[in-house]
Order: sequence, then structure tokens, then C-alpha cells
Amino acid sequence: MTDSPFAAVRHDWTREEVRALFDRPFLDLVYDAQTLHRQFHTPNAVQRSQLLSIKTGGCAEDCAYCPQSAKYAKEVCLKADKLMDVAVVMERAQAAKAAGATRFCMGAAWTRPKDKDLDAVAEMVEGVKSLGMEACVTLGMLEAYQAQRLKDAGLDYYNHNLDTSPEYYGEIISTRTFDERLETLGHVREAGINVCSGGIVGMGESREDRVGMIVALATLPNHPNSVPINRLVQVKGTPLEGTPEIEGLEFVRTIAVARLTMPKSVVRLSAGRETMSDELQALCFMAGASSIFYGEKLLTTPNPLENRDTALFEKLGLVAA
Ligand code: SAM
Ligand code: DTB
Ligand code: SF4
Repeated sequence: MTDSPFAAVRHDWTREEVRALFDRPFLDLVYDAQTLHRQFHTPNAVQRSQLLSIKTGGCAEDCAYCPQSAKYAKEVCLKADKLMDVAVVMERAQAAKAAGATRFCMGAAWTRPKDKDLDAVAEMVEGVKSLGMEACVTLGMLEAYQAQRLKDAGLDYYNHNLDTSPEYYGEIISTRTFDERLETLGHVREAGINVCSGGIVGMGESREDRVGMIVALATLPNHPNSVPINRLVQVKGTPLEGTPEIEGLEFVRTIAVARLTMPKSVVRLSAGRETMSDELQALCFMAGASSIFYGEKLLTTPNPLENRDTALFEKLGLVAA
């Protein structure tokens, strides 16, 4: 096989270059994305991560897409829960492993974790690791010493998304800045934890914002090891309810451009699969996605049932990575 012209790992992507990728004929874009994918990743292999919300609702942030913000909770009826017991988390992790997930991702609706809570999360991470699974958490902003504490507990991945372009960011979140997100990613990277960072599309942003989001991710000092591309799950009562949906082919383009600009990263087809056809998901895998969230629930919203995913894997000849 001829090496893809995109094989060099670059951190100097410009807006013009990324815009030009988005503008390419669809088939050229997807063909090159899949060709490059095969140079760095196993063909037909898809990794499965299972999510669990370990602390739901009552969040002080105002992310316009999120049903867990206290600001929108009254309409959405997501009451604030306490942090889950370690024993319950372990049961859920065991079930996820039995169902075929290789990574267990725990999410908390916090601005940032308190140190007392971090001790409990560290215990959960140790528990998940003891099952032989990879552990991932997403807890909001993190200080350097907190990242180190999680690293010491054996954490494999920390998820913290840039969410959108720096220009559109202010339309979506007012309580934390884009730069604060970059700072947290720096702390995670410096602690030696794998970075999981991506964004959401379908929030009413323009293509230029999708260009800006990919440029922001692809020009980080290291590309995130894992890049989740979420399609907005519209939740009743959140400000983004009723936003016109992003077209399927434009979603595939976003995946393909993430693939081409960050060759070694694992691109995850993340939230939004529940309302996607098998055909659209197949195109996303063709465009270079090779990881999914697995199990009937994301954090608080539905995800395809396991039997639908099993059937999809069979139909496409995909194997679990
Ligand atoms: N509270 C922490 C934080 O925001 O940093 C961690 C949990 S938060 C729910 C993790 C990520 O999920 C968000 O950054 C966002 O990208 C994604 N997300 C949340 N709600 C979503 C929705 N309705 N549709 C798609 N993605 C969503
Ligand atoms: C990510 O990028 N997507 C996941 C995970 N990282 C934490 C979360 C999706 C959440 C979708 C809305 C919900 O279920 O609450
Ligand atoms: Fe809070 Fe995270 Fe939801 Fe934002 S995305 S409101 S920080 S739980």
C-alpha cells in the first residue's frame, strides 16, 4: 500500500489548510482518511468504552448543551445526586467488562473536583484497573497536583473537551473559558496521563467553527490520544433544544478531517449514535472513527442498545479492539 500523503504528524495546521480539507470532494476526503487510518490503526477494529455518571446533576457550569447544569435542571428534572459509592461503581464496571467494554469512563458533573472527592475517585480508578480495564475520568477542571494524584492511582485517560472553536465557545459556555480548558489539558499531559479531548458538533456552529475546533485540537503540543467527536444530543429544557441538526455528511466530513489532521489519535464516534442509521455510522468508520461509547446509556442520555451494536459489528465485519 502506498503511504498516505497525510502520514506526517504535524502540529502546525492552519485554518486555510483545514478549511481546504473540509471543502474537498467527499469521496476523496473519505478515501484519504481511510487510507491514512490503515497506516496507523488496525482495519475493521473498533474499541468500546463504557460510560458511567458517578455524580449526576446540580452542576454550577452553564454549558448550553448539558442537562446536568443546575441552571437548566428545573426544566430537565435532573436532580443533583451524591457521588456514587465505590462498590456500586465496581459492579457497573464488572458488568461493562462482561459486556465487552475495554475502557470504563466515569463522569462527574463538577466544575472541578474537591480533594475529598478525588480520593474517592482515585479508589474507583484503582478498582477499575484491578479488573484489567483501562480507566478514564472526566471531572471538570483539574489542578496539576490533582492530575498527579490520578496518575498515581493508575488513571489511563482524562477526558476534557474543547467542545467547539474558540470563536463560538462564548455562545455555549460563559462560566469557564477556553483557555482554562487548555490549562487543564496541560496539567493532564504533564502528569503523563493520556489526553482525551474533542468536541461537539450540531450546536448551531458554522463549518468555519468546525474548522476552528479541529485546528485547536490539531495544534496542541501533542495531539490528544483520543478525540471524541460528539453529535449534539438535544435535551428538552436545555438552551440548545430545537437547534437545526447537522447534516450527516457534514458530520462524516468532521470525522474525516479529525482523522487526517491527527493521524495517530483514536477518533471516537461519540454521543449521538442513538439517532444515527447504520449507514451513517458505517461512513463514520470509513472516515476513520475506530472507537465508540458502548452500553445503553451515555452519561444521562440514551445510547444504542448492546444488541443493536452487536448486530452492527456483525453486519460490517467489525471486531472489538
Ligand atoms: N463536567 C465535566 C466537564 O464538563 O468537564 C465532565 C462531564 S461533561 C458531561 C463531558 C463532555 O460531554 C462535555 O464536555 C461535552 O463535550 C459532552 N456532552 C455533554 N452533554 C452533551 C450533549 N447533550 N450532547 C453531546 N455531548 C455532550
Ligand atoms: C465525550 O466526549 N462524550 C461523553 C464523554 N466524553 C464523557 C459524554 C457524552 C454525554 C452526552 C450527554 C449525556 O448523556 O448526558
Ligand atoms: Fe457541568 Fe460538565 Fe455539564 Fe458543563 S458539561 S454543565 S461542566 S456537567
